[in-house]
Amino acid sequence: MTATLHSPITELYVSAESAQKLKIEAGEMPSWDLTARQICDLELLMNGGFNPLKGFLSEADYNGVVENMRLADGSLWPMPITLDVSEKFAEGIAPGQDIALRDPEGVILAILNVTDKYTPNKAREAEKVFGADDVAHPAVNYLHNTAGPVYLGGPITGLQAPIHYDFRARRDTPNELRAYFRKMGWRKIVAFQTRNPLHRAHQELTFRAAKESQANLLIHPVVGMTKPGDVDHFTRVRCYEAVLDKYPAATTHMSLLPLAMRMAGPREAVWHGLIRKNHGLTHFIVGRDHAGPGSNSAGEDFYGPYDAQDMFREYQDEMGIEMVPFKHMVYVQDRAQYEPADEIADKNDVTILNISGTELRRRLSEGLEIPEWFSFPEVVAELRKTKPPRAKQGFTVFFTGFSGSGKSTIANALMVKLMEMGGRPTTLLDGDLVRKNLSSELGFSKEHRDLNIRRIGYVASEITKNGGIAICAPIAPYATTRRAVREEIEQFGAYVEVHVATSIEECERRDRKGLYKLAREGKIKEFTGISDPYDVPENPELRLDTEGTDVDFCAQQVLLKLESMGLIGSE
Ligand code: PPS
Repeated sequence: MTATLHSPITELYVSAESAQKLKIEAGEMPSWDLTARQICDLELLMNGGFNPLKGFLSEADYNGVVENMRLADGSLWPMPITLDVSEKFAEGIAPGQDIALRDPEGVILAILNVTDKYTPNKAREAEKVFGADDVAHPAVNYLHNTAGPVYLGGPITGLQAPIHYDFRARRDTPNELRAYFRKMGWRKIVAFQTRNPLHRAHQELTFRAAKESQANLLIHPVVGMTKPGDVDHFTRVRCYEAVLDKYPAATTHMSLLPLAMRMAGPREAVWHGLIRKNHGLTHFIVGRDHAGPGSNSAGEDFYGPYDAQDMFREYQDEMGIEMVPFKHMVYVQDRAQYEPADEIADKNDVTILNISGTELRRRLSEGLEIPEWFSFPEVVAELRKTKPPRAKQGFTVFFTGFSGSGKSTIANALMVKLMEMGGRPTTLLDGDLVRKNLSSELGFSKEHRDLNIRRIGYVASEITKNGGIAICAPIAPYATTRRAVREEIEQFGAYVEVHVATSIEECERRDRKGLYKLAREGKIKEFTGISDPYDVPENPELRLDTEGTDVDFCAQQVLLKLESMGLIGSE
């Protein structure tokens, strides 16, 4: 260990005085409103967490990173850190220009000196960085369906850090952590990266890792963005705080990392290592299936369980941070303790217990017992507060289908039935109603329809988040928009897509509002099913065939579906 082990790392911030001046100048510049992910990236760029990067990747750096995990100057860097923008914004920007980067409130956080403007090959990026161009991978999905089509690259001048109002005392920049380690006299420190609540197995594993490497321990959870569907960071941090008491205070510390994860398995492990190195860590725990994204669209894992460890091992000397491989810990009931699964010599003679993540979620969602050998009661209590059983959670029923298919009528019947049952506030966001109240200025172009559906999705996600039932009944003709709404809602509760599959011929025959006639005569343009597209839902939770059945029966089918999903019924 060198004496300069925890000496300060270079930040990209200018002095407070210069920042003040530059902010005034930046007010005149074109400005880009940063997305949540870009804010996370920017914070770690500015505070040195992404050292040696000096800004968003130029085209040459980007190509190097995508192809062989190296910047143009040869430095190791596995993850493209890019500023993706819309085509419209990019049109007005030329290399050489400075742009102001703002947070959602309009606060200018940094200035980007644009050196490069380029259109990435996203399919290539997906293949090389994430291993497959498959939108089942959350980062590939983000790349294709959320990220803008043009990247801007260039160095950053940092004016101020993004503002966080939560857990301020638990957040540290790389230099703050380095200063802490210096002050405490810690020279060997092992970091534990996590995006999940810590249960007993994790506590045991981290404690063992620290003991075995004779190092201090830093619990370093990610609180930026993790995998969609994860437990929110507020809950997790309260869980971590509960577990922290179980570690010796003199040797263990916890700090929150505002990273936006990509779930890129092996490349992500190397990236995590470099970030931890920048934060002053000397050792890093890499587990089984580190930063794994789950399974691909063929139902297979994207990466092998030890690919991340293998890649980390390959680069650890160059990175200057040592891997502590994670051992899969299981509970040996006969000895009432956790042991590494591969070190149990008498495994055929003892009872080994384990609860998978899926089983844990099931137990939480059904309000079932979670034993003390698995988790700490304080942690379970926190999780139960955030995740009440399914029958008490909010959810959204999203009807989609042609105009006149019967969506509104069935949605109304469903609402009445749910209100009769009681228990949760229920709101109907009917297509026509929304167009009167929320979207009165919108027409029926693709852009306007998408905006309309996004608005409905946003309101439904808020209702779902707050424990209510949202029933939506727009046409919603585009599959990608419906998918985006699903993702937004599934962060908070179930999304139940119901395709009201009345054929266009039947809708036209019924022509309740006389619109089809007008559409055929060309008096209404862009009419769904006649002169505008409708993407038939491929995998809706329920498909209703309305021809020859009555409304009551259709609403019953939805109720039965909700019951089978555990969303209504006994608590
Ligand atoms: S969308 O595509 O989801 O934004 O449409 P939505 O908000 O559900 O609005 C559909 C209702 O508007 C009437 N209408 C049209 N529909 C489709 N295409 C065109 N061009 C159009 N112009 C008006 C129509 O009555 C729809 O009502 P519903 O309740 O679906 O019959």
